[in-house]
Amino acid sequence: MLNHIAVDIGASSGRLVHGALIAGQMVIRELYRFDNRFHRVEGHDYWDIDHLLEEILAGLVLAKRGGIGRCTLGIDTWAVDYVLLDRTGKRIHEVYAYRDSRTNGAPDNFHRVIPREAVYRKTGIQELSFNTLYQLFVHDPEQLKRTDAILLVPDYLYFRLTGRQINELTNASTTQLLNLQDGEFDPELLGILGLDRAQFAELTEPGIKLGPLLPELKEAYDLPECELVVVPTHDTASAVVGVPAAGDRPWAYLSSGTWSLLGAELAEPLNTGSAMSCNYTNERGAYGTFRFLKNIMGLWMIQETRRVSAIDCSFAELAQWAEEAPPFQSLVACNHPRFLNPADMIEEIRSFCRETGQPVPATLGEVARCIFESLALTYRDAMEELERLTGRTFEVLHIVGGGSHNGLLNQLTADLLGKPVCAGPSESTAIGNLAVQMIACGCLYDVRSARETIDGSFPITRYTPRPVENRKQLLERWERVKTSPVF
Ligand code: ADP
Ligand code: LRH
Repeated sequence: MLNHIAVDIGASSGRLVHGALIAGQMVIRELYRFDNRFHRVEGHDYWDIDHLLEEILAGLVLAKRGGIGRCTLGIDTWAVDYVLLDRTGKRIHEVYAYRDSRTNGAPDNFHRVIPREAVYRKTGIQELSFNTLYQLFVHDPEQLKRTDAILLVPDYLYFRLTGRQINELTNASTTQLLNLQDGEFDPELLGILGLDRAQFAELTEPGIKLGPLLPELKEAYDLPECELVVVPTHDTASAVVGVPAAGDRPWAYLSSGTWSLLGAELAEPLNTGSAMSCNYTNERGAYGTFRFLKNIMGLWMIQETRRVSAIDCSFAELAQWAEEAPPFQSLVACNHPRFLNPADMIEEIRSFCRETGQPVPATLGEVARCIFESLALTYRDAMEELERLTGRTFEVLHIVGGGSHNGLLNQLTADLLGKPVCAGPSESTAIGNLAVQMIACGCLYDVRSARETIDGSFPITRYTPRPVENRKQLLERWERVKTSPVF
């Protein structure tokens, strides 16, 4: 039996997960978990990247103590954030967190130089103010000039562990700098940023072996013998590999964590004008695929509600209190930029309801219910767009990630989409990461057989759509909320 370890770090938590194939089943075990969040320093939001590295090493030490002497290792994290390195491999600046407000208004300024349509035609990437392209556009040009290598966060973690620099492809596509024609960094976009191709590393497809841990690290920390495998380092790309889709039923996915990423796996990109106006993106997937999907504000809204609330509670409790609150009282336009990084999420939601003439949610359960119902309605819109844009009908929605634990949200989603929902596994990102390691080692044949194995290895909960009371009136109300003039 071969041992594999996935390092999976999302915006809210990180974990090391051990995986192995035993009698044709994928068996996983969480070795270590730690919290993750960005920190405000002098008005800016930053990740503590050295802390993340320390946590990875702490997890590997535990793995060795637990008897794992040899393994492969793959790393995925959230997308878009980058590390600037000088010639000696030292960081030039701390790592900005993508929710930092410095990119507010950056897209409009960038598109005075080159129209958004031209950039979408080149890259197929949705406009999000925090894409690496816009972040680099507002970055101190003096620092960019001194930069020898630009790595995204997981590329940097691979570098610190192996000494090798790569730009992994699935994550690199989220920079909005890759041209769909040749899959390379686009010279015109680099030129506008004042950057040179040589400041990036080699674009590397997931699925290859990168090499062992640096010997000095191994000795200093007493780590297992690790061979690093390049996995889809964008967490969402690993999550899509981890979708338990068996058979030929057309399926869509919702990767539900800090963000809700709803979309489909395509063989070719779809960078049409209508895809652009719906803000659908074409991120690269593993094994030559495209992730045609849309970012929806997601469970960040509930994470922040929990963080600022005076009541100490778990996500399960919040979901339970939402279940007990009266249905469809107030709704919020989740994708409004005001919810991207407000100081107080609960107050922001209440203000939105007040400004749009809706009842103001009072209790935590009412706030949570408002979030879950608004998310489910946004999923419904996104699924309609997805089917219209692709010309396909999807027979099932797979919900994976931590959000798949939320039974209320799963059922609301099935009801509003009018489609069956399969929920789970909640650790699809780590599972997808592990599956790519297993394929690279020849233990699994390909992604299709990996998904069949995943389907047979983890419990999946099925939700059948139920009729929604006063559906027509609800959808009319929702339309009014989305088009209300608010700040
Ligand atoms: P990320 O990888 O983006 O950090 P995860 O995939 O770990 O996110 O998902 C975290 C989210 O999962 C939480 O914000 C929470 O809303 C949800 N979640 C986790 N466990 C539960 C639970 N028991 N009940 C309801 N929701 C849950
Ligand atoms: C989810 C995610 C998402 C990106 C965002 C920055 O964790 O990677 O796919 O858009 O974070």
